[in-house]
Amino acid sequence: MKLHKPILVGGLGLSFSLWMLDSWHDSIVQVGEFGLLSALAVGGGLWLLQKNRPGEQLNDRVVDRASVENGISQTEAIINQLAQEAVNHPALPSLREQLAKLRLELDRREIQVAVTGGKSVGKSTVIQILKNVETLSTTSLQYTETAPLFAGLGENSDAVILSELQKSDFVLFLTNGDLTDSEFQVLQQLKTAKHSTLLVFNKQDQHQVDERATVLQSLKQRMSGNVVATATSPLPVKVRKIQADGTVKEWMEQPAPDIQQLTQQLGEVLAQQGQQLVCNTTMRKVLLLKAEAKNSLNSIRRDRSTPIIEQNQWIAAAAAFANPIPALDILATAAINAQMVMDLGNIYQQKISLEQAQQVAGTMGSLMLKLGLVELSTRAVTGILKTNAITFVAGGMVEGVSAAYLTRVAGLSLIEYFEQQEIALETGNGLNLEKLPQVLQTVFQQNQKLVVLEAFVKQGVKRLLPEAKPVEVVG
Ligand SMILES: Nc1nc2c(ncn2[C@@H]2O[C@H](COP(=O)(O)OP(=O)(O)OP(=O)(O)O)[C@@H](O)[C@H]2O)c(=O)[nH]1
Ligand SMILES: [Mg+2]
Repeated sequence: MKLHKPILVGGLGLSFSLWMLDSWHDSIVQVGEFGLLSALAVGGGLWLLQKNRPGEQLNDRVVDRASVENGISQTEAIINQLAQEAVNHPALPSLREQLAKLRLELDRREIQVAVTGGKSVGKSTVIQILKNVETLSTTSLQYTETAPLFAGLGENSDAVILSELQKSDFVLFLTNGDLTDSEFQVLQQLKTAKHSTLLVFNKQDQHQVDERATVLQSLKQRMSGNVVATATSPLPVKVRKIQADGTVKEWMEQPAPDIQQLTQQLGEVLAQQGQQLVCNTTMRKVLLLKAEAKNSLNSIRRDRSTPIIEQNQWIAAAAAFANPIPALDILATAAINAQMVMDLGNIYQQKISLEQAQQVAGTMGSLMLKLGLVELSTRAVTGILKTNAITFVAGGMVEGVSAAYLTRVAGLSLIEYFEQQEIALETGNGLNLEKLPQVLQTVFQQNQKLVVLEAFVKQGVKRLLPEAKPVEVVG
């Protein structure tokens, strides 16, 4: 189905200009906004510019067992759909294995407590002590210490640490004094992601008594009271005693760790919310897996959509090139036909009748005009062709390349729309054309970067003009 050859073979002899465009383009790519990446993206279908859609997050609703189970079945449905559309998809075994694990997770008994905070705040010490507290050891608790926050790069970056915290049920966040900005930000992120967190003000002994109270007060204000104070490994203190005979005896004494507030608070939380915490964590994992499955599914669907869009874009280009009609509205209509809407809809498992497809195509065409996209891209294409390299623009070239470009934007927008539409379908909404203008505009903007456009124009010119054929000299 893919068109391999330039579909129009004329005799316009513009290969010199093409060569110019080629060498001129190389230098543009080097300095361009995205550099080589964008050029690759154009060649490879532009998907590189599209980030994976972030999955859903826990919201304010209470997560109960039923909603987790519901999430698991939704995820299973997506994985099954993936298996149906790509039997041997490499992600399938891992997705299925993870899904099976999640089913068991809901009945998990032990609670995962993560201990995090900056460097040397006392994470290891607190774990060591908590492990020996009898009242807590009746519940089965598992402690993990994260790498120190605010200190690492790459594997130990804050982002990685935060994503690892997703897997734990409860977070102890340690600090040694009033919160720094970065500490506060991480705490905010944990709050946004609905993590159950307790702030632990450790190393009390390093502060004067009145200062301790002030810091604690300030922390409580910022954390709406959710703070405990500890001294997990206080420094030895000098003890002085005046003996009966009047002499003074001095010695060093090791104070016992002070973790009473912490163990009490932790014990209460676990007793009251243990099951709820497991539910929340499992739901978070379900949503992550769901997003992963969805991304795999979307990515194979995009791969299947690419040849359809490309075929349509070069057909539109050929038509407009051969028969250049300057009217913008005709260009807009040429760019998007009902068949492409149906073909792409088919890939996205959306049953679209011919009538609906015609309606979508019509809406897109008039939107492209209304939003000024046709004019914008025609002008941009003209500019690139004229001012930069090609001294002689073949008749119809602007129209041809513009039609191809608009078709591409239309196709990419449809894909984006169908992806969003499917999320809408899950929630029970039908075909909803109101979303179309916004999607169209976003996708157009993504593709309007100069470097992307230039690479595309170059590709279009190559398609529409014959390659230079070597002249055989007989003699
Ligand atoms: N004065 C005082 N020192 C403490 C307290 N808790 C821990 N320390 C000391 O702080 C230092 C660091 O403690 P760790 O428990 O290793 O801290 P950490 O957060 O695990 O350190 P990293 O893993 O290296 O980031 C050690 O020397 C501890 O003895 C405390 O309450 N008071
Ligand atoms: Mg440590």
